[in-house]
Amino acid sequence: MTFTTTFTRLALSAGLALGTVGAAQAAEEDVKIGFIVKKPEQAWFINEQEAATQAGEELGFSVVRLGGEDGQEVLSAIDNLNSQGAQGFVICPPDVRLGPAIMNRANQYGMKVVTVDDRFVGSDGEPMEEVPHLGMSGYKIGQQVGEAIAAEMEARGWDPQEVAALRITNYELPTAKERTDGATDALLEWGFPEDNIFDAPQQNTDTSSAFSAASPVISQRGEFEHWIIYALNEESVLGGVRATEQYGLGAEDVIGVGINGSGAAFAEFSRSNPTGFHGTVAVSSTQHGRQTAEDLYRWITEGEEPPANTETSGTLMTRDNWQEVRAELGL
Ligand code: FCA
Repeated sequence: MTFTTTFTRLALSAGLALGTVGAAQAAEEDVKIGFIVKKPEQAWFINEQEAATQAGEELGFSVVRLGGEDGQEVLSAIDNLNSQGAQGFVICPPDVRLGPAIMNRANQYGMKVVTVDDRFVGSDGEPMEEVPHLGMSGYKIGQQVGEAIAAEMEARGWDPQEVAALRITNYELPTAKERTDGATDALLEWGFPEDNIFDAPQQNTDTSSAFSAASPVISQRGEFEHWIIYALNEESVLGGVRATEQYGLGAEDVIGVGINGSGAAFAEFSRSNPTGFHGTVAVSSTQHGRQTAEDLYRWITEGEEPPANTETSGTLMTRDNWQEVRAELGL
């Protein structure tokens, strides 16, 4: 009797133990991560999410693609991921100052977090170094933008004293400031007059907010016939270029150089008539999506925490070489 009971107990606990092991194995095979982006309709972010999904198909984890265009949407995306059993997520937040709130929610659920592109800022105004991040080397890439604009001004024989610079800014986003600062410094170093730089602060990081910011600045400076345009990304530079067109300035009067190298730029380079959108510094959105997803997956399955900060580089793309650069970067 006693023997039987003991035996049953042993068998039961062995069964339970086996059950637990089985569940753990299933969980390991069943890794699910979220990929939340601030602008799900922009080509850059579509690429990142697709590349993450592809990495998952190759390595054996699933990716839930979500949009998070404001704080509310991000928090419900995290709730949604938790109810689907996701173990973590990669995020490009709509506002970097949401970092502490996002981490609170993620920690409640025991989820691991990696940021991509836009790095969280803590309540002290400093980057949240405890959250692994991958993003572009903003200042360096900005310098490439400034150098490309300077080279094109030189090629066109423009006198810098008679050229206006439209600097579309977004100083609430540190990577945006680094990028426009890098471009400004490169231009000043080349000899561009600081007094000819005019700021157009945008509310967001898209074409329409850049267009709205740029229009009044161009209209107030009607005395300038030649304009150069730069911003944190090509979507915003395109907004600036569209604004110059409204004032009758054509491709020969405008040099806009963006950053990203995604669908927005390809569409512009494919037009039969060139526009003032001269080029863009392309960065591999594919690599950003794939690397962050893979890093998070390894963290979840192998406990290997990703590096605190990874910076990626860029390559200038113009109408002349965009297809080659696109192929090189796997875009
Ligand atoms: C920011 C910009 C995007 C892209 C990304 C790398 O999030 O808004 O367009 O440049 O950084």
